Amino acid sequence: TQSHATKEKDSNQVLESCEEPKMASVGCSISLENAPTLAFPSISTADFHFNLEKASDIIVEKVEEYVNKLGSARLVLVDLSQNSKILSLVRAKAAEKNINSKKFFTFVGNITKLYSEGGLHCNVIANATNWRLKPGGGGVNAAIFSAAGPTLETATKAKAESLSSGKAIVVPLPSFSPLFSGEGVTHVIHVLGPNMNPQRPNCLDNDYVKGCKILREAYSSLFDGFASIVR
Ligand code: AR6
Repeated sequence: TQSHATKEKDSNQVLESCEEPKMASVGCSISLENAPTLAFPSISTADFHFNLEKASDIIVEKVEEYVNKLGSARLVLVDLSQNSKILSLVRAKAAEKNINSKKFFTFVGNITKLYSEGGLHCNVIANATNWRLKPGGGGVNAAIFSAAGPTLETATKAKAESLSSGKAIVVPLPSFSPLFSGEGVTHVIHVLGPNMNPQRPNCLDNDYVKGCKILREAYSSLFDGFASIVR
């Protein structure tokens, strides 16, 4: 709709070069702003203490690998603050690699309020979860479970009781979830990243060989999960 388009255009999208296109690429008649869109947080880089330089390399590498396989679908890395270190690292590295800025960009905002507060429509959001797939614990996990309401825990339980690191699980949201009705989010994809925080379970004790391998797997599982919804 017009109001949606205006909202999204005026929003605080970070990539300067990312003006919302009116049309998708030649031969495709759907508008990109209504294209299937996955918003995802930087997995493991806050509570799980994963190194930001290494994580940003992996995000850009994985985005580059997947972005053109996803048709008109978009990938959006989200963080809460304009000063987000991970967003600036990823922006710089994505620009170096000439990644299509219409299909991948960064966005500052609360991942649970991207449409209502940012005017950005994302039908799928990713969650950096814990191995028990439980609400709470702080960070983006607490925010998403709280915004989605208790139905997310039930819908998640119906799919799995736990998650191993490097894996992702796609959970369809019931239409009565406030995240669905208010924000247009139809699916949450829970992702468990590698943990470098000694205060959290399964700490990798600074083993970045393992850690990077698991983080790569985590993004592959996430983007494969998104691809399975888009298809
Ligand atoms: N909207 C957008 N981005 C957010 C939001 C939000 N509402 N909240 C946090 N971020 P983290 P992890 C960003 O710590 O490191 C939980 O307790 C944040 O700035 O949520 O994978 C779970 O239960 C950062 O860039 O996830 C796990 O136990 C990114 O999201 C553990 O934390 C990820 O930060 C997972 O730790």
